[in-house]
Amino acid sequence: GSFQAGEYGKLLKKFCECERQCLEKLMKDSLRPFVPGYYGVVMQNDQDYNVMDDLLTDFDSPSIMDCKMGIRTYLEEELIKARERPRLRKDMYMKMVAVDPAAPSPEERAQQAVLKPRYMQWRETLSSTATLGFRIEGIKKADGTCNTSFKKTKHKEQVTKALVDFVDGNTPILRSYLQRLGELRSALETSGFFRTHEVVGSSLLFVHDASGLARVWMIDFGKTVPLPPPQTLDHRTPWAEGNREDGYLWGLDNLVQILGDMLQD
Ligand code: 4IP
Ligand code: MN
Repeated sequence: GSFQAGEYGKLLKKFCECERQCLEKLMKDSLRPFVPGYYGVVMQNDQDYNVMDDLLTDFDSPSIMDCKMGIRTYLEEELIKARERPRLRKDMYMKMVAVDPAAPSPEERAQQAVLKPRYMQWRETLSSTATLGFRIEGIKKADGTCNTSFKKTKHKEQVTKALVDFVDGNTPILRSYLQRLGELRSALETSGFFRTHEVVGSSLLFVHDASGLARVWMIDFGKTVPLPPPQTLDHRTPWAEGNREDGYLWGLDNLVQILGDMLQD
């Protein structure tokens, strides 16, 4: 991927200006405990990188899960761009038919291409993004097994099954995750950064190991953009084009609910 070995305990991620700005602001926000520490930009072999904490260093054979948060996975500005200057995406058409050959419309089939918002919306409704406000992107377990085939993990039962498998029925770890998510939700509800940004395509990274250590961080801010002042978001109101709501907190509410239900049964 885009990661290269850096100094021990640090991680180099391919430079993104949007992400740099977010990480800089987040270092001074109440969300700081929930994001990787940020150390600025370095250049290596003609390529710039953002330097941040490697979140896995404190773990021994970690189990890792990436959940993409929110009801929308593309920015409103991408929607406007696609209307003004439609770009036909053959790569996205190929990714679409690989999952469901019947998905493209007759017009898309004739073009052998789709527009980006169409592809992103299709992914959202195929997965739990549209109905639950988050989706599992990938899980890597302590034993080294990797699963990224969650594209059609949509219904609450399917999501629950994947989460049960991830925590391996370990109740203390589940409780730690729930506690951490509760703290994160409180921090989000008071964060000045969160209130003033459209947060799209950002993930929660879950990490635990056999020692019982379990943490959650917010990662990936390449599509987290400031709102024009004085606009703010509550991150729970349903999205309607123009309101820029992202459903981040609504998705977190649903995720917390599902993890809580797992303690019951
Ligand atoms: C990907 O689709 C992801 O949605 C990427 O988001 C997105 O990158 C890609 O758009 C899109 O093709 P699949 O996951 O179905 O492969 P993320 O980076 O959050 O995983 P953007 O650029 O929107 O961040 P393109 O336009 O980069 O291909
Ligand atoms: Mn991601």
